[in-house]
Formats: sequence, structure tokens, C-alpha cells
Amino acid sequence: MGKKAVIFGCTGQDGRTLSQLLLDKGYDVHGMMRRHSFSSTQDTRLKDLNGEIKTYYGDVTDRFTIDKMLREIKPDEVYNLSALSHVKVSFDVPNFTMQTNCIGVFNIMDSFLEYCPESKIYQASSSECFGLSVNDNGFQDELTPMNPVSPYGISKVCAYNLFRHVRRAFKCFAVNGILFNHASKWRGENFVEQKIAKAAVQIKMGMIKTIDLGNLDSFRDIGNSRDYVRAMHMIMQHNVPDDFVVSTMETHSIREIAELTFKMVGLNYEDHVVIDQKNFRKEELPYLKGDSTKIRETLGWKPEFTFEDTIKEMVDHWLDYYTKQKYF
Ligand code: F7E
Repeated sequence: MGKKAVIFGCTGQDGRTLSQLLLDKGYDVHGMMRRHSFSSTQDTRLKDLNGEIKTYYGDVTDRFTIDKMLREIKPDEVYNLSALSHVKVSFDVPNFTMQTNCIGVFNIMDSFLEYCPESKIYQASSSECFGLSVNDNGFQDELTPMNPVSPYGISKVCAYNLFRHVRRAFKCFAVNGILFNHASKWRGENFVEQKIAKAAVQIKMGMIKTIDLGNLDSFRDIGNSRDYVRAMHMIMQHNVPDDFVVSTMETHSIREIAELTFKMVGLNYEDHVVIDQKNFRKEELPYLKGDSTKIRETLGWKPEFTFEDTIKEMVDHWLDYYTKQKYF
């Protein structure tokens, strides 16, 4: 019989992509899903996995629903990908961010220690933990001090430290993947790369004329979700529990992303981008470039998709979507 995995946050971009990877590897995959009022869209990303992934209504702030899953399934591997994941929104709902990204992770860990402490558990940590810190060589790595600049970043540092503490105190296989930005056709539409890809296609098709953006001068290290969930799985198969940075080791400004995306549809971004203050953050993280030497050398991971491949994947998705007018 294949291994059993539980994914908290299975309906997000990475939840969907990891579910696919694990199903392809013969895992029995169980995912927790939050209920919201549009029943037709709550599991949109999982539609073509239906029947294969088993979903359960629950919430990481509801300990009872976590206990029920871990007690009954007794998984071999637990992945926590649940989060309030939008940095700007975290400024608007800081309390909810802490409830979900800190207390929710404590709930999962407490339940894990009670019902399946011999199995393995993964935490989706983030490059937002680094905030303003950059090494002298221009990179962030596993030893870079964490100096977050948003409620989201602060919440992720808390969960990251919980996992390190549990690993030492309880000798558990509890690990962090410190993932830099990553996208795919499944990326949420309010993250900048996907927002630009969708708008560029809509402008090309004459549906709208402009896109409103904020800070074009921040830099991000952007990979592909398929490469990054592969890294998660490799981190979980390692013979010792450890933390790893996952990144492409390249960085691009938001301006470059806009320039490339619009170029892919034959347009000039300068003719269509409008700067709107509403898209700026109270405090910005200006520069991310991850040094992923450790995972490359220890586990042999390396990205298969380039930055250009990932932007093209999103552009092609929206071209296909609006050409066929189909809902994915
Ligand atoms: O912003 C700038 C914005 O919201 C990227 C999450 O997956 O990666 C992601 O967090 C940059 C920022 O992602 C707009 O100010 C300009 O500098 O796409 P984003 P993020 O904040 O980097 C990390 C690793 C995570 O863990 C998070 O969960 O783009 N920007 N104009 C804009 N950003 C947005 N969203 N919208 C704009 O109009």
C-alpha cells in the first residue's frame, strides 16, 4: 500500500500541485478544505483531481477538525500549506493572520505530537521571513537573520521557529522549506505575476485598457510551483530533518516582469500600467534573491522551469481561458 499524506491547505496553488505530485507517486492523499459560500468554487483547483484526493471540511483554527483527520488517517507525511498567504492583505487582517498562520500551526503541531509523532511534518516557511536582511553577497540563505516587515512575515517566523523547537525538543521529523516566490497557472489572481499576466491578455483582447499596480521597483526571486512542491517532497524524504531555502538564485524587478509579460503578447507595458497608491504596502520588502546551494548540494534539487517559462505558463493560461471562455 502507498504512503498516506495529509495536506492542510490543499485548495491553494501549492496544495493542488503537491496533491498531483503525491497522487502520481501512488500516495493516498487527504486534504483539509475550508468552507466558503460559493460552493462551486471552493475546490476549483482540485476539480480534475476529484475522486483521487479525499477532501474534508475543516480549518486549522479548529483543533477538533485537525484531530479528527490525524487520528483517523494516521498519515506518514503531513504538509502544512495552509495560510493567509497574501502579504498586503495581512496588514488589513493582522489578527486573522496570526490566528491562522501561528495559532493554526500550533494546533496542527499539537495534534501531530498527540496522534502521529513518528511520522513526518512539513511547514511552508517563506522568504518573507527575511524581510530587510540581505547577506553581503546579495543573497538570503538558511543563516540569514530573519527581520520581517509584515504581519504575514512575522507570523511565518513564529511558525518556522515552532518547527525548529519541536525538532530539537521532541526529536521529531519536523522540517521547514523556506520557499521564495513561485507561480504557475494555478497562482492566485491577486499576486503580482498572475495579476499582470491576466491583465496583459485582457488588454490584448480589447477587454480592458489599463492595469493598476503599486511598487514596480521591488525585486523578487520567482520560481515555478511544480519545481517547488518537488523540493518539498525531497525535503521530506531526506534521512535527517532539516530546513532548506528553495529559490532560483535569480531576481527580477516587478517592472521587468511587466515588461516581459506585455512583450509576450506584443504590447508595451508603459502604455498600459497605471500606478495606484492603493497597491503599495505600509512597509515594503525591497529585495529577495535566495541562495539555494544547500538543497542543490544536499538533495540534488534544481529547478526545471525558467522564470520566462513560468511567466509564459500564466500568459498561455489566460490566452486559452479567454479564447475558449472556459472555467478551469
Ligand atoms: O507581491 C509588488 C509588491 O503580492 C510581490 C506570497 O506568495 O511570496 C508572495 O509574497 C511584489 C511586492 O507577493 C502590485 O509590492 C506591485 O513587492 O505578488 P506579491 P509577495 O508579497 O512577494 C512570498 C514568498 C510568500 O510567502 C507569499 O505568500 O510586487 N506589487 N504592484 C504588487 N503586488 C501585488 N500583489 N499587487 C500589485 O498590484
